[in-house]
Amino acid sequence: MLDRRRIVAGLGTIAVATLVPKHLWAAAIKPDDGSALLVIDVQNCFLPGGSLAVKDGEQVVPVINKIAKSFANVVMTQDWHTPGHISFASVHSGKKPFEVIELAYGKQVLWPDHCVQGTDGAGLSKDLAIPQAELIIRKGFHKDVDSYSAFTEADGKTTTGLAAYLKARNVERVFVAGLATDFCVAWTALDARKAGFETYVVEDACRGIDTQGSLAKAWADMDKAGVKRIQSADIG
Ligand code: VGL
Ligand code: ZN
Repeated sequence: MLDRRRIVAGLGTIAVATLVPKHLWAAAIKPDDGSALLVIDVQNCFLPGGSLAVKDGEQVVPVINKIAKSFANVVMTQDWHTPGHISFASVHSGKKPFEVIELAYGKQVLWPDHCVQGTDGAGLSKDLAIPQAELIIRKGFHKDVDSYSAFTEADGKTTTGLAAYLKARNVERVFVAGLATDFCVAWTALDARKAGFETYVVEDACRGIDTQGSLAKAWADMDKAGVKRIQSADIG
């Protein structure tokens, strides 16, 4: 039987839950020394005016700057393609951006030329304000292999070295933010799970491309893999 104290305590919780906005009472997630923020591809090409602009992509920048203040460990990534990269529609005759083709390593969505090494489009947003970021991982620099994930290239085996780096520094938890939710963010989060990290995606610190149902599929895949979907207000 429920004793009176437990009933009173229970009623208290209900009262708090009803009256206080969720972000004020939800157990805040406090990043510690074993946590790292992975800031994915916040680059000019994916921002307004860029060659592969993600809708509302610029809105992630202030959110990422804010949550980054809670992290001692921040890693950024930079999509960094060769000219004529295999993921560019322009190198496949008769193909247009967003069409899907079959390559040696599987399906590949074709993109407008973007994030070519050394170009302004490949630069990180000048509005990012994360001076403590300790590592920038470049990816997608092998001409014949794409790399959405910050951990493993699209062939499923070539590593970027990020998992080993994080493990060497005793990181156990990663928080993923940036662009685009359904490609580089999702593939990074899925690989983080495969590498054994507790993995959070900060939804309002990401924006998606959403081509051919990719955004819903990405969230379903992440959910199945045990990726935790949180909001920036949950951190702090
Ligand atoms: C990305 C498409 C192509 C991304 C990179 O950062 O999500 N998407 N290259
Ligand atoms: Zn790319």
